[in-house]
Amino acid sequence: MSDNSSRLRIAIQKSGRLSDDSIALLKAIGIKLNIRDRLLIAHSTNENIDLLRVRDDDIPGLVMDGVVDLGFIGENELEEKMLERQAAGKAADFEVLRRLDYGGCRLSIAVPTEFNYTGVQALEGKKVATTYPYLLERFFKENGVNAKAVMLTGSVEVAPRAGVAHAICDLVSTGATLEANGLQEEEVIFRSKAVLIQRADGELSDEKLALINRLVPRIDGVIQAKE
Ligand code: PRT
Ligand code: ZN
Repeated sequence: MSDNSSRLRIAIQKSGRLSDDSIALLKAIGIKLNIRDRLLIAHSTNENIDLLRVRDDDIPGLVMDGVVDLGFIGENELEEKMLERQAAGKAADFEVLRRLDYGGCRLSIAVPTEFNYTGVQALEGKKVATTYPYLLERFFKENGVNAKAVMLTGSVEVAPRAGVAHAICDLVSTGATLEANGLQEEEVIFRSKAVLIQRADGELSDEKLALINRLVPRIDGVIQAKE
């Protein structure tokens, strides 16, 4: 059996919007991977690297708990989990190694077209459905608005029509989903891209740090070549 502790562990989203681009980037920097669809772990055949393939929601915590060494994650999810852990008094340390050129989106507040939106104060006393309650509540606080974040893990865009909330706060890229649901984007509260993060608990071995220092400049090279 190989010694897992000597292999660099990288968490990536198993299946979703960040998966293909993250794997393409790893391959572009010369890491050969043997990925089998159902498996949680994938081994590199040419580097001392193992991939842990998980839901994106789990990646910030895996890095912050030092279970993995690196992770590819959207800044929206990373910031939300950081705020959640801070609120729970848990360690929330990490280092952003690179901001990447994919996964771009914005977290925005949107209201039904018939909602008379005159500015953030129009949300006073309202319910806003979201998967990102910590980011949304921080926005309310910074803007002095007394509104309530209602947590939904899916189908956020139908919440106003279902009578569950007055407005929503969700990720937007093209805007097509908002439009299809009769919603109007009013406030961008967070802009996000995928990032590569590293654990920051000081426990990385010299060998792993040397490997990371060899890989990161290659990421820069790949991103620059595309610009
Ligand atoms: O199963 P798992 O938990 O891993 O996946 P997930 O369903 O939570 O995440 P996934 O794969 O949908 O998204 C992963 C990450 O991709 C997000 O955390 C963002 O960092 C990034 N990303 C970029 C997006 C979008 N663009 C995006 N448009 N994530 C989600 N959307 C959704 C949005 O929620 C809405 O439903 O797409 C819809 C809006 O898109 P438009 O183009 O209609 O505006
Ligand atoms: Zn998720």
